[in-house]
Amino acid sequence: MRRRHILTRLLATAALALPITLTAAPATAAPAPARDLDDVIPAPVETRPDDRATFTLGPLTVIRTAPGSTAAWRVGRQLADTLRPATGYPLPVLPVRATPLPEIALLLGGADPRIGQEGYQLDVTRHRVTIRANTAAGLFAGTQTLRQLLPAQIEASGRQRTRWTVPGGRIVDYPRFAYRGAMLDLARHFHTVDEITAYVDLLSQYKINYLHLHLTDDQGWRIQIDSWPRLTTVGGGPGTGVDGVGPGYLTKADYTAVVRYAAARNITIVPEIDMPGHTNAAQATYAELNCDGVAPPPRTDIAVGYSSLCIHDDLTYRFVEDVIREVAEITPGPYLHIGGDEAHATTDEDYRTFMHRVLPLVTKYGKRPFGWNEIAKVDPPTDAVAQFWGTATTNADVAEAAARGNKIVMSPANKAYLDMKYDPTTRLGLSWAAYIEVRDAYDWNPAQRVTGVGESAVLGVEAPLWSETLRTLDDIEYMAFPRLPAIAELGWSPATSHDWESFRTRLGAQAPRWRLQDVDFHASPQVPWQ
Ligand code: TNX
Repeated sequence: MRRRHILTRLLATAALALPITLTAAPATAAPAPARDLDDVIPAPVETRPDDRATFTLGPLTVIRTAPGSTAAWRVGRQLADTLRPATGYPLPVLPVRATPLPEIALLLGGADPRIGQEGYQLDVTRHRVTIRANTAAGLFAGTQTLRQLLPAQIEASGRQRTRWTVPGGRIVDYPRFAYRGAMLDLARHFHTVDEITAYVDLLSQYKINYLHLHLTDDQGWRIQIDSWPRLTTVGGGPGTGVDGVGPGYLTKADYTAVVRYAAARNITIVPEIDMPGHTNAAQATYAELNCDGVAPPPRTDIAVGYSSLCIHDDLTYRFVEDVIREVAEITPGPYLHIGGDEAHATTDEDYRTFMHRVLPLVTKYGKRPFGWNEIAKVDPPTDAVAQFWGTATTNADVAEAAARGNKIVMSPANKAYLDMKYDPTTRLGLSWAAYIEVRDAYDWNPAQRVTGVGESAVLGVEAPLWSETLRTLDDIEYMAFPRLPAIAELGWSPATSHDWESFRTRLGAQAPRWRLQDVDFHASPQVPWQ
């Protein structure tokens, strides 16, 4: 439907612009084209533009929300907070049934039945923008689309003189996959609450709904655990992190602040405590966590695979249970990630023993276990989620787990890893899996990546950002943009909409927004930046 419409539009535009020249100017040189309903990332499922129905946001516009719904009213307030600085309009948020004023209405129910729990229907007429959804999450997703349909200047922090038009028509939109994730590594270099929430702001614009926090690793322990207090004061203290320059940790109050901030943007936090390897920070802090009772020196290099908890010591499981219990207590989301990757210092048999004791602990504290794809080797219970991070297109353990009913999150390192360099000249990042330019990050299908792991086995996608080489928010932004929106589109948009030419054009149109938001993005030569 969308394709046919684009064609009709092109013909109409061409007819108006007679005489027609068929040699199009290079996209980079062209003036910014008029926005239409398709200029959105992730690409919406269905758009039905109506060229005569442009809505103009003005000084009298109100935001009207479903009466009786605090959740809808909250989304309305967030929308007002987003739209006020650049417009300078008051945009009152009114939980009422009707007003005679031009309005943006956020309503619950009454939409196309396909939208489900996270989707929305957005209707733009001359007098009103209506977003309908079944949940606050759906309304929030709709407001993020609306934001992209407004002129880029909407992202400016000071008042702008612009006509705030929204192209007319209808969008019906809902996600392909339930899990659309990003991961941030706080262990190699700590990132503060302000940096994490700034990243959450960016993620939520692209309908990402999970943020996985890699909280512990060889170089640092970043989450307060009351029963083992030195984990953070020592294991996350001065001198920790890669090169000893990434110290810091989240107190439980900090973590809860992140959880709440993210939840208000439809993002659920997935905490990861990596084990039985990647544990040097804990073992350097508490000597009793080592089989020989001797604490190894702290490590600030980027080697992997040398540490292991002591598999045949009950104290190990007391430690693990304390940590899982305390992290589960402060985590409202359904998942608790126990890592399990690169346990090269643990034998296969010990790895199995360890996981068979630890997986039930996650369940005991009410969470669903999540692990890197190595956990597929131990026949985990079928509610466990395995995160594929390989570079190959076959993995027998993962395929078998999928066949048994385990869900798989796709993070192939040579496609989805945001810490890989774009090309050999990229100042930041690593390159062990691949150089990943924007097109590489975009051109793959999560349900056709690994043999035996099809659409129904795929819970979704995640873009991990390991931070061996990243220190600042600018560093994070530079690696995530523009590849994060590519992964977000793979997670949300239907496979049938996949189209590199369309994507790179829409991506290029995001640049003015990123400049106004101060997002330090990689200006890839593959994209026609506006
Ligand atoms: C491999 S991917 C790791 C991490 C590193 C990353 C760097 C995975 C599950 N483990 O420990 O940080 O490579 O790209």
